[in-house]
Amino acid sequence: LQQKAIVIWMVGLSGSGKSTLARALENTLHEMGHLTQLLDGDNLRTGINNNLTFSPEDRKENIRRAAETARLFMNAGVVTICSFISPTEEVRKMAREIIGPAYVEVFIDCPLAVCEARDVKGLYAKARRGEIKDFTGVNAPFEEPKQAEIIIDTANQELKSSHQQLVHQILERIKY
Ligand code: GGZ
Repeated sequence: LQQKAIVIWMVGLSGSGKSTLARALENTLHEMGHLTQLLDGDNLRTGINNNLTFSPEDRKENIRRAAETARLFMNAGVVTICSFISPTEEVRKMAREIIGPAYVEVFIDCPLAVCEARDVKGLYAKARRGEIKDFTGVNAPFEEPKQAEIIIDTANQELKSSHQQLVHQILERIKY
């Protein structure tokens, strides 16, 4: 199947729905016959990035290695989906520069209050109790993306429509 090998860079707070949407997007593209690779905190921070913390410097290094890895997959013709908080303009600019014109930023837009109310993993509560330092949105910064190519609102619509919207926008960008 012909495809443009773009890098889909998903940005958003913990609990915004980033990873869920990234996985669903990968499944849908895969079922359509596209060659895909998903890179996220789960598979990078337990592997090549297992020496990194959540300090600002280590987050930057996390994103640098993720972007370089994504570039290798992209150069092999793979549609690469990256799901990282990517909390600052600085780290997103770096990823955009490493990847080049094939970089497509997707802001998974969900207010902190909503992510915190969901608190699927109980991480926000832990952070509020002081048990996690440098937790994004609580005691570490999250700068909202201003240049995202795609914005998906996960606070005011069902997951299913977020997914459909994302798939539609991505298919427009990977077809010849
Ligand atoms: C933010 C943290 C932290 C801290 C652990 N701050 O919702 P999750 O649990 O499953 O996904 C989050 C993940 C974020 O890793 P990233 O590699 O995406 O972050 S970054 O782009 O900023 O480098 C969260 C978990 O790791 N987690 N501690 N202090 N998220």
